[in-house]
Amino acid sequence: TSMILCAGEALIDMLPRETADGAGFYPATGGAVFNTAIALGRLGAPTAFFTGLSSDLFGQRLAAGLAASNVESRAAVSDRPTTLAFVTLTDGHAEYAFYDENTAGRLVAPADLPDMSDIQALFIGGISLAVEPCAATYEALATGNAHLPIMIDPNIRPGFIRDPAAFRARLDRLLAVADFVKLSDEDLAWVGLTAEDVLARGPKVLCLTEGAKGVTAITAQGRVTVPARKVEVVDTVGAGDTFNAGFLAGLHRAGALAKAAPSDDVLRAALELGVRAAAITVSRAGANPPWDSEL
Ligand code: KDG
Repeated sequence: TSMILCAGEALIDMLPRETADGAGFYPATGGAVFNTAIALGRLGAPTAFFTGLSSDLFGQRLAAGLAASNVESRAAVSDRPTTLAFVTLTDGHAEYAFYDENTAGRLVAPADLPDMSDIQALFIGGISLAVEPCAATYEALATGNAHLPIMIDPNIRPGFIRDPAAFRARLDRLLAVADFVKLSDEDLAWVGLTAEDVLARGPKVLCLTEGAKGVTAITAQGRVTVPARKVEVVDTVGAGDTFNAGFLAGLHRAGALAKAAPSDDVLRAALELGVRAAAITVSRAGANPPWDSEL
């Protein structure tokens, strides 16, 4: 079978929990691209995952999560620690503080990149694109496989980006090889581009997410909008990542995971699957809550 390869950070989200001293957190699996891989596996798409994975207890927990969701790990395993993301929530909206110096994910190198012979599409994104040396590794993966359909979600965390000019330049180079890109309205404002500017750099489809308003697929031909599901939001952690998985799984189910722009009907069905999957994630705590419904 040919697989969809998701490549990027696998980390531990330290989610807030009420404690007497007000300093409580509990660990849950996370990392934007890890979350997308997990949801893709749950949606039944043939999925492989590449990252720099720690052999520590958190790394073992992340590996177990992949296996439980039918995702094949092609991780480069090392004994460096797992990256931690401390999450604070304000009205369900998440902010992240990263502990990622010298972690297994941060230090992943081009020599660690996996076999690509059976890969049919590539998804990259997340904080791994914003810091060295892992960012250069993921860029090499994308530019070296530009013949594949590629989706990118930069998942911009402004406080995390040390060198905004270098990051924008990298984003330009990645957009030049990407066919699908997902940006939130906040991401688009940060990069300072219009939707038309983004498409002019190369991608055929921009999925623009606008929180509770929903998501619009923008192509050279026009726009397709699907509203968000009305659900009780527990936390938004992992919402966009799960959307990406639903979108890719929708294209895959339609046989439309290709470098050409899909038809509006295929786009609408893929957006709908993304929105339904994201609704499950936001209505429960953590980025990878259990799913009890078939999608
Ligand atoms: O699991 C939620 C992730 O989105 C977050 O923990 C890390 O921002 C992040 C990223 O890009 O991996």
